[in-house]
Amino acid sequence: MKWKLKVYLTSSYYKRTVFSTVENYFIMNTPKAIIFDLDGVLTDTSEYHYQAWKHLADDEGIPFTQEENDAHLRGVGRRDSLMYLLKGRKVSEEQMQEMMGRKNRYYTELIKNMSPKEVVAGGVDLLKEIRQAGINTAIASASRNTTTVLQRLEITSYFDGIADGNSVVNGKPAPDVFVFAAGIVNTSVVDCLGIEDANAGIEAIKAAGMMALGIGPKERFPKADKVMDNLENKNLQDLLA
Ligand code: B16
Ligand code: MG
Repeated sequence: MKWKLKVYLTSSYYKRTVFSTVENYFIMNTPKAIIFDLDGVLTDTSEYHYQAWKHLADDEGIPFTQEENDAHLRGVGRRDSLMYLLKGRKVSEEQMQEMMGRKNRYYTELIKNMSPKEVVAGGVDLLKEIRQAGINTAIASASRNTTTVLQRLEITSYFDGIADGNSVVNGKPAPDVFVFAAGIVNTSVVDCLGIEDANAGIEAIKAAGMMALGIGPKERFPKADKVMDNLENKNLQDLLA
């Protein structure tokens, strides 16, 4: 049976949170690295991903809702997303490749005119504050469009490392992309805080042995250590409190 104990020690010498579970025990001081998911955390591209999948589903006459997207596709890589969308329909590898390419064309069309205005409000200030505090920053995204999106948002330079859909074979909920990101910034996983808007991503963070902050409704993240509605106008202390 799982249980969780949180103890706050707030003397002038120590300010730390102790998290303990029967399977997992570690002490979280201020993290040495904060690893951000991209789509749905730092920007609302998750909506564009949904619109692109919906376009493909409509083309193919497959019923598909936003609720299904949130429950099954959010944070999930291209192939696994298509497998869900097909709902048991048998297609060849060639047809799958064509559909993934078509969805990506719809998506890239939607992100064509993205600008720095689409970074979550206060996001750049938060990234600056984290780096000023001496904490490493990295991206762990399932998306193969990560580099393009970061460039359009003009936030590439705020990250010490970038791990994306091209970096690993196993996508979220496998821990690989978060472990890879921790490696790039030379930080042990137990010293990392991962931030995610998808349940598959929170599962990946926990499987990697990191602290997990979920962004979205509480019910979405049964395994998160902490949940916030969004990242708007938050400071470092808000993330760690
Ligand atoms: P692409 P994240 C994920 O990015 C998206 O949440 C998910 O909807 C998308 O299917 C996946 O990237 C793959 O994206 O088709 O651009 O390679 O949330 O992990 O930053
Ligand atoms: Mg995401």
